[in-house]
Amino acid sequence: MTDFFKGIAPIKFEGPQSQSDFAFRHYNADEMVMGKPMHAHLRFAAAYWHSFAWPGGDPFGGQTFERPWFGDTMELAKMKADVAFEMFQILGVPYYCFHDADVRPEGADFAGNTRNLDEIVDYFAAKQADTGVKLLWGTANLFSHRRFMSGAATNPDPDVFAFSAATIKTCMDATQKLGGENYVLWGGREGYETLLNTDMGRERRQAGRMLQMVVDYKHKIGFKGAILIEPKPQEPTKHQYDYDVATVYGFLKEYGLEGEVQMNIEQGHAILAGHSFEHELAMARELGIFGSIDMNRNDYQSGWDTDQFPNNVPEMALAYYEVLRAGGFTTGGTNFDAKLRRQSLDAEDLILAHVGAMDACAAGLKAAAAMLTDGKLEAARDARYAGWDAPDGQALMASDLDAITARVLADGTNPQPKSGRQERLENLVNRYL
Ligand code: XLS
Ligand code: NI
Ligand code: NI
Repeated sequence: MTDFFKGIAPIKFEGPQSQSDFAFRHYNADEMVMGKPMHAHLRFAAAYWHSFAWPGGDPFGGQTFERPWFGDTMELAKMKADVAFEMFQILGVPYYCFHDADVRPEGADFAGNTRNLDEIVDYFAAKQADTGVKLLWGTANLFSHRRFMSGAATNPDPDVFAFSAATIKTCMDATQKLGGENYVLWGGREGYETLLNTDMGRERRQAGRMLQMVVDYKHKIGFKGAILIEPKPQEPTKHQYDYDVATVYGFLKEYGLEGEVQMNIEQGHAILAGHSFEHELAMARELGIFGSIDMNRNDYQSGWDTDQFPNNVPEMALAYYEVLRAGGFTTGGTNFDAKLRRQSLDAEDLILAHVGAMDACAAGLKAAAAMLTDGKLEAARDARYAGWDAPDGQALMASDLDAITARVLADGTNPQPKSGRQERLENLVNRYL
């Protein structure tokens, strides 16, 4: 045991009446919701990078957090792992996620990186066995080191493509060794700053080829998890190629990968793309590529990926409503890709941020489940489209313009607008919160 969390006890469910800050009011792991325990619906994961690797900087100032494990040695990387697994246990999160660069010291070269990663993977494997905490997903950080400043797969320099491909291979190996349930590719710097120096055609082809190699390697090693792409419209580059779910779907189609790759959808990225989170979730569901979520919100004024812990229950209810309508998670889960505000210095801030986020998700899930079970929203939606289920509506889909025109003339078809009843439905949603 480290003394970082100063004896904070595992967080328990105490119910809505609890007066304690260190308690769940809604997240009751084994409580059944629509026939499944809450923990199996939500599949919470903590993100290693923001909680344990991020120093608290912003564009105007550097590190604010002083963590005893900051530094680039294997000994410190192991201390960091000790503290991380303590946090997972205090919170009772069943999963965690990491990038290679979060967990191992930077080596002098690729071989050094790989040695360091292998050593920490063995350390993680023992910790997973001790605690029962599992890996939701692993990924490669192909955006922080200066070698990736012009992209990884999309780099003008083929050596960077090679370095990136080799790094992805080692991270997929690490993920498989740790029993990871998914492997994530977020675009990082796969985009551009100016067309003046960019060959967009080449860059897109390079990205497509890299993704095909990733899928091939998955099958070669028999990785059972899902390959997930995490769309984001901008930041760090001005124009990211993986803009949003619909854009990525087009890209997958182009490279014949739509049956192989699913989406990891982040709330904040959806907002940056000018969508709501539920729009992106519903789009992925309709396209058959829904996978997992990063449940961290943006500030609505900043226009930046602020990665705040989620706390807006009404929004989360609508998000989990779409997740439930997608049939829930299979390999995916709810990852808190969220960081503390840089003034939140204390160990207990880290715990309480997650406690609040988990509770808000649980409250959102319960509201979403009630909405779905009650069926009023779905009944209203069905009623709105009922004409399409009737014989006339179904016949239209198999018809053609001539036949339809003849029908419109013969029947004197003269459609009358009907209310979409938006406010009525919004009022209905509020009754479940
Ligand atoms: C950055 C992304 C990143 C991915 C993992 O905005 O959210 O954190 O989730 O590389
Ligand atoms: Ni993000
Ligand atoms: Ni993310």
